[in-house]
Amino acid sequence: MRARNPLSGNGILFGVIGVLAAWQGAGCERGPLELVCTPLQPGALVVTEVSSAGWHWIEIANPGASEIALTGMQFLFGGAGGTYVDEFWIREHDVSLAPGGRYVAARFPGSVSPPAWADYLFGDEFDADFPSSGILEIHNCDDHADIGAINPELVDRVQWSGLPETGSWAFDGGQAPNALANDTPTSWCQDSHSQTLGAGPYDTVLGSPGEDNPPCATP
Ligand SMILES: [Ca+2]
Repeated sequence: MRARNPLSGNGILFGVIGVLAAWQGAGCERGPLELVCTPLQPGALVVTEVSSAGWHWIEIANPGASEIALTGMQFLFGGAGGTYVDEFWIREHDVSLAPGGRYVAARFPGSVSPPAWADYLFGDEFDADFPSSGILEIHNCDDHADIGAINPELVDRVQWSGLPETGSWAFDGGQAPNALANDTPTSWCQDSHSQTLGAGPYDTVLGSPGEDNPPCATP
């Protein structure tokens, strides 16, 4: 029996290997569509921005040279002490991130017209506020561990102390996105510059969702 993760809420079922079971047996009974899950190496995705001011959203980057499949990836939030806060998964099929690209997931419900800057909305499954001081972990599509667990397959993990009340907490745009470099608290800074990225009601935003981060000011 293949391990299955708890993602079946919308009928999507993720398998660890292969695209299987399109049809079962001679009776032509249609089985569940299972998706390819190719586990990522640690550091294959990098958390580059977190904002809880106004709307809650995160930005991740693909620092590598290959397109990365995001379907089934788990984003797990914890408090500063490692207590569980909330989590969401990328539940859409065929979601991927190009080399050098950035991807933004925002806590809007699926019923709203999505902001131009948001690639994925997770508000229907994530009720919590981001912790002011806390942890965000990205887990592989076949790896769903507890927050703070020792996990060699963890794709990236960042920790912060005190999210800004205005704008976002952004990894230094003077550095290339990197999952080791973003462990250094001093490589992050507040980004509260305003920009309008679309014509919708949520499209004027503070920070740089989906765009390169500005360099942190030199102290
Ligand atoms: Ca950004």
